[in-house]
Amino acid sequence: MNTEKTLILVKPDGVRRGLIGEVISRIEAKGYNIDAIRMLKADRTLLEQHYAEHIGKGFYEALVEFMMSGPIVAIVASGNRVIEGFRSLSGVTDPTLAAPGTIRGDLARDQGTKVVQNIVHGSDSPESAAREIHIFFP
Ligand code: DAT
Ligand code: MG
Repeated sequence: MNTEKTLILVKPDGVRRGLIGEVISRIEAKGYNIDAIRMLKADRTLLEQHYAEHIGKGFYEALVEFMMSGPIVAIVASGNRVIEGFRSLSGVTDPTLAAPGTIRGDLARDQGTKVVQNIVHGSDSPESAAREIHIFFP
């Protein structure tokens, strides 16, 4: 047993569209545990930490503005290989290319905006997960 944890976010587009329950259902249906949930409105300082790797990219400011545009839901989920597993449930970044059956593939599409809006975030490595969980659940 080497139970892993990941940080999942339901982004403002997901909350606005009433998809909190849908995302949680998919996490639970896959068999992962929900360890913590928190609804919040993220501020710039928090998002600068969370998206530090993207600072300086062309879409960064639009990303921060989008993530501040409404409440988000932060979730810690756990289970063996949950980091990889939730990325697989999410589908790839671009919702047009995300496979049907995935959260992004089923529930999101290209909105023509400067930043891609794709319903969820999931940590991409154990290091990112530890860092991101600490940001949202200090
Ligand atoms: P992911 O969320 O799949 O891990 P990421 O970490 O590379 O993707 O980027 C964070 C978010 O920023 C992503 O969910 C949507 C947006 N984004 C990424 N690349 C983008 C791009 N080239 N143009 C516009 N938005 C982008
Ligand atoms: Mg990422």
